[in-house]
Amino acid sequence: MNLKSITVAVSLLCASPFPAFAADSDALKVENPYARAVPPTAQNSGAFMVLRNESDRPIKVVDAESDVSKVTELHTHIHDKGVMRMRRVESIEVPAKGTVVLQPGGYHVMLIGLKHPLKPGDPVHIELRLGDGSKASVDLKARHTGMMHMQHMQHMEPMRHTADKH
Ligand SMILES: [Cu+2]
Repeated sequence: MNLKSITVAVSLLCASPFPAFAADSDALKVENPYARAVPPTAQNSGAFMVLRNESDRPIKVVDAESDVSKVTELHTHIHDKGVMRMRRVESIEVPAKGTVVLQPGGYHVMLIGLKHPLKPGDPVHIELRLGDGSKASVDLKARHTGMMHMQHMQHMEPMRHTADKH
């Protein structure tokens, strides 16, 4: 094989229409992220975003961390006897070539025990830990969402957090 044919072979590999994503974090795109601005008395808030998976394999978000809250969890809402309640989930799966929307009333990143009040425009940094161990960094801002009833919802189970989690 001469040098020219090696060059051709390499460029054919690179021209593949299906780019291989080395890590989940390369394939997961985060769009329109924001956190809910809350009154100064509020202990908790939530963050929302669109997760887009550009790979041809499912990607799981398995944990989240934030700089604004003592504890950060992945949550969803469930209907329980006509009442909407929040519940922690083990993971949020984004289907291959698909999207999952984190939004008020559905999946969200729960910010528990705010270190300071979240005013509109305040920056929030969130790290999403993905199934393969890679991390997706998300920088977003707090804003009014018009969905204030989340504060009044109850959690299904008592918080079970170990001190070494974060
Ligand atoms: Cu929640």
